[in-house]
Amino acid sequence: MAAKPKLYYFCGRGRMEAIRWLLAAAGVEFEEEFIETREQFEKIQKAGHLLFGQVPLVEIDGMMLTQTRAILGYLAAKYNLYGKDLKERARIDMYTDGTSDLMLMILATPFSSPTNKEGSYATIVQKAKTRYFPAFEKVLKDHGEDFLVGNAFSWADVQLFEAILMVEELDAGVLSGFPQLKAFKARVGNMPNIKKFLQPGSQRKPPADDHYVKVVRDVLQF
Ligand code: HAG
Repeated sequence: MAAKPKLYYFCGRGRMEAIRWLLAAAGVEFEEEFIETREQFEKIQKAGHLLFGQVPLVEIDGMMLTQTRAILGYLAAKYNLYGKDLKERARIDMYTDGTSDLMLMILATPFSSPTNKEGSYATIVQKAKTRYFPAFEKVLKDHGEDFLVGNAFSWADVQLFEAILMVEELDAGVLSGFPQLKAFKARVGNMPNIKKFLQPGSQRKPPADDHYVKVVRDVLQF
């Protein structure tokens, strides 16, 4: 039996959370090594596992993979969540680049100046309501299927679901003007693997707090 994928990252969402979501949606169990000290980080670096000196790092199928998008693409293809042909794959790439852009704004905010946090979050919610969610609302309406691409669950659906939850943490009523997205969220949220990951005690991480930010800053020395 193949070894479980092993994730090396901080004990928080950051760039690794999308990878946790994709593995969970695929029903794949994974292990985690939480990086909590500079020494740990340097040990992994000195072992030559961090191509560009950065994490996330995922150990899978005998490889030590870095670069979030490369990892996600490998997992999506490996677990049949990357469409049935090149055109579907291109759509999935387009949609996941969009949800990644939105989520990265949220991930970066805890590291921005304290005076500006509330303003940043308000701007992100505004961007979600005027740029990203209207786009996905139209895709779902025009496509007329249960999922974003073809008629099969894909990486694009996992990441849109994750992005919706993250924006709802900032504004609980954000979907009030998006009926298609509301129905999509209910459908995906009812899928067994997703439901399991949403349960307390899963490997899903909470929003960034001051402790997480301090650990990341101390480890990465910035
Ligand atoms: C990827 C890191 C350093 N393109 C890469 O995987 O997509 C970028 C990876 C990356 O930036 N990793 C960061 O290792 C940690 S992750 N940096 C070391 O020398 O570049 C990042 C997000 O919440 C996480 O904490 C980190 C800081 C975020 C700061 C945003 C302004």
